Amino acid sequence: MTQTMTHTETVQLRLLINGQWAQGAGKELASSSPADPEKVVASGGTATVEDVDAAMDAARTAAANWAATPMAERGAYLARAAGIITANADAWGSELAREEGKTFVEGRGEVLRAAQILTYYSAESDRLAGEVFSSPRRGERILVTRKPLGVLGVITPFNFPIAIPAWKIAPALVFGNTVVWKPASTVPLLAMRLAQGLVQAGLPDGVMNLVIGPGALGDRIVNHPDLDGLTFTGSTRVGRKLAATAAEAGVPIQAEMGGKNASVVLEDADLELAVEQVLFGAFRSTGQKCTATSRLILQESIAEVFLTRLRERLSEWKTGDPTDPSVHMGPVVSVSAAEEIRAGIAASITAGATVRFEGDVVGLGDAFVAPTVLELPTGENNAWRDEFFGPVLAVRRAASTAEAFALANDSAYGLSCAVFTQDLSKVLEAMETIDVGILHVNSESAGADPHVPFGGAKKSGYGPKEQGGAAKEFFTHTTTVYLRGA
Ligand code: UN1
Repeated sequence: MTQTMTHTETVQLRLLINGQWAQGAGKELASSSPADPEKVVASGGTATVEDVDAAMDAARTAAANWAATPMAERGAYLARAAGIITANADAWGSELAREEGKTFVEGRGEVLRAAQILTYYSAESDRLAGEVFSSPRRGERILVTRKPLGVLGVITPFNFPIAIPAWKIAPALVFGNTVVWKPASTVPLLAMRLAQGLVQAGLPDGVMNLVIGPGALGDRIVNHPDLDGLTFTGSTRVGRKLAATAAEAGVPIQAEMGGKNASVVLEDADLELAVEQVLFGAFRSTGQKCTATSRLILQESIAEVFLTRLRERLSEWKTGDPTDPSVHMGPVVSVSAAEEIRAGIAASITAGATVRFEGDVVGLGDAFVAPTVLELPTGENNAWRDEFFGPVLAVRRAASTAEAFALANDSAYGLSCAVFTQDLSKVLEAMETIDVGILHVNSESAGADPHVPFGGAKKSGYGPKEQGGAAKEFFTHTTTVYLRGA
């Protein structure tokens, strides 16, 4: 990929309420490039609480007709939107790189991934099945059918500004729900792009509404009497708060939250492969994935060789302007996020960590964090416990497979884990003992395919999982029909 972005004019932000693109009457919001905060990518008025109420009203009004629309027709809107998104992959991918800070290659890849997700869900009407049971009574059958929840709130994070919304909004819509969506206020432009794709695909008014603005809008959504379900991805702190409010209101919630994902490299592993996958898992997207590798557990006998090779590969990695095709890693999302990560690194070092690698970010802006590998001594260390959400890898050594797997489990989180080994018995042991929602064998801890469940164990997730066959568990409810001839 050799394309570099040239487009730099500021895009006017708009809300989408009941099929109309509206100016928000709330405080002005400007999203700027974390690589260069002077460069404003998009700006406009944010939504007010009244806008959220109008969006909820529109979604409520549209709900009955949308639920009655044949599923294949609902899917056809998604298929059309997928085509529109694909056609815009270059333009929106470069906007994504500017607004969020991941590289253009990753940004474009993410836009195409959103299209792939919509395509997957567009075909859901061919797959969604109910169940038919026998009855203990003569002349009767019992059917279990699925129905939409109604009006769905969707609250999404900055780090996958189009793919995560797609994997929530697509199932919400195809299963017959209407949507009020509040994206992270750092990435409003990409949210607008996805909404535009759906509008251009002809989605009826009110079926999908977009409100851009601060976290308070999310509070309004979760407290709204018309809300029938809420799907959230983001921080553990916000997720738990939303879950508590939703529980109070009796509203089902699906919350994908933190991770502190380990990669375990056993002594028999293909080390070249493992180094490459750990590098990708920890540092692609600047470590800003809930599935990113942030802990590395090395079997003692290969630890030094592995770290030497990882250092070599990391020193070939270039950090810089995400729109420059020669760059591997951009900034984190904001200066304040970068400051928190740097403070976390400093605290880890104070608590005894040794710096095994520190990348070069000299001359780059304040949102750039040097890719950092910290080797931790035994005992407590914040870099082992806390999700930094940045390019930081905390390393520990293990004497045996059992100790390595125990270390992998030594976290309150349980989203994903990667194990590197060529020994099938170790793979089977990992499957039995490592408590995570997603286990990778000989591949990086990040990544997700739309047709299989995604979500974490332990404190990483709350409520039903996302994606694949799991999606219908959240986005529909069942009606059990006792069917007898008259
Ligand atoms: C991926 O690993 O490609 O917030 C997707 C996140 C996850 C998505 C990860 N919900 O990073």
